[in-house]
Amino acid sequence: MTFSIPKDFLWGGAVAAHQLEGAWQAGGKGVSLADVMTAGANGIPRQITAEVEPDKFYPNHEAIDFYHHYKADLKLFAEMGFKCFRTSIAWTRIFPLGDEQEPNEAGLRFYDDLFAECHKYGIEPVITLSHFEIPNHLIRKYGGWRDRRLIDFFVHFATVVFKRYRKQVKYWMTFNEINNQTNYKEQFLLATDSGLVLDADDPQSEALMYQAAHYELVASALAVKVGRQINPDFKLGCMLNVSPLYPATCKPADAFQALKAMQRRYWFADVQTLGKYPRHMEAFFKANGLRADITLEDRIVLEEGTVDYLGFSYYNSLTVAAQSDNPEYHFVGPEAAVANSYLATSDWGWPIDPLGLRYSLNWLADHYHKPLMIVENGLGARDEIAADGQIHDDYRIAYLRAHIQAMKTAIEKDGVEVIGYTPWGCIDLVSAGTGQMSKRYGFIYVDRDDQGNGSLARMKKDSFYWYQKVIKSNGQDLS
Ligand code: P53
Repeated sequence: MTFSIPKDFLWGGAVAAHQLEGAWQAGGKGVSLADVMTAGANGIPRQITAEVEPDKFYPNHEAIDFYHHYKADLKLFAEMGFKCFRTSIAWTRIFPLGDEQEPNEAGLRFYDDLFAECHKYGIEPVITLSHFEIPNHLIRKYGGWRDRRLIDFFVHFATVVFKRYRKQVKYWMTFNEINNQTNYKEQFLLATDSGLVLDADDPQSEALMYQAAHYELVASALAVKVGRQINPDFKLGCMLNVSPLYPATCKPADAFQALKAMQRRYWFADVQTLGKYPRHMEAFFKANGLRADITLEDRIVLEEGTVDYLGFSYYNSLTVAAQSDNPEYHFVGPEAAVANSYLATSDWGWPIDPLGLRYSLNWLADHYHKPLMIVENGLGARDEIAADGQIHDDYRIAYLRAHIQAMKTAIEKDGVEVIGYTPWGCIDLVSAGTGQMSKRYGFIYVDRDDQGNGSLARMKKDSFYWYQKVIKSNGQDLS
């Protein structure tokens, strides 16, 4: 056993197809959920329209046009020393509607070329199958994942791409941040995870969410089973957003609230790594008449389709306080969250808590006993071009340095097994939550603004050279 960052550690960066590719209609691509989401802003939610409306601005339609710039962009990633590159396959490039039998050859060819370009530089693709990109047709015709037939459509999509990229891709993840939807009162999270487009106060949202989540978990497990048959060397993972929930005080009711909130938010990982629902969720479903449709066959599939590794995003911790003396209430989202006076926040109000990453790594290792991959982490911030024409993003470097240090300590002192680290938005892209370009995460600046103006020119930030040094020293030099 070694308690240091392994030699073959997967340093890289992460993006998602819809947030950078653009070219929303190229090569016969269909309309995805991301194509019908307008731009919002900090605190102003994005709207989801039924179809594309000609007079509205949809920032993902062009994004940063990675579709036509990927060769130059990969060259820059290679220059930083990336060992891997996490992106997703846009479902609607392969199945424009989502329920077809035959895949779209032009879409498949785009990813042939993209993955070939990665391998040219020895960069391992790490691929998410479903990253907020459900075909809009599946939302409009079937109501998204509330319909069991979605399982077949998704598994068919997974099978086609597993076969096609059998030799090019080894690392896969099924659903991005599958547990975000536990915050089911937020329309955006329910829509992006499950294609459930509901009003915030829809009384059915909780029941629909748990049912949809179940179908996704079955689809994920089936995909893992199929993937393993297609190539036994595949590494198949799940993906969760991990924001550990701290109690606001040492009052027992607060500590119990935080514990319950952890259970309500992370049980997906129990299903995906251990193969069954935890008893606390079974009890909760039974008492509340939730997740009505589950078969014996589903349970067998869940047991057989457990993952090889656990991928997760980490941006921040959250803090919760007991709402009342009754610990039995359902919802564990924002109404239980309180500000944490010990933590500074980003310009977008996200707490900054590097120790929370070490906490999360420990907690996940204790519960799930799987290799862990940090597949998103980073600081969304405004960047200014200075008088010398450069971007001096020392705030971003400070955030990443502290988080990489926390990861290192977890590996070295706590014995946690971590196989990779891919900071989010390694090149500036469209924010998922707000649709803004100005919420930037990248090592590489892209000249484009929130209204879609700009030359799309790429420019290295100070953090580019810093991360290059981090990778070159295998995480030893964080200065
Ligand atoms: P943006 C909510 C909570 C945590 C992570 O987010 C989230 C979200 C959704 O906004 O999303 C992940 O762009 C997601 C990425 C996303 C990134 O975090 O809102 O996997 O697609 O861009 C950052 O700042």
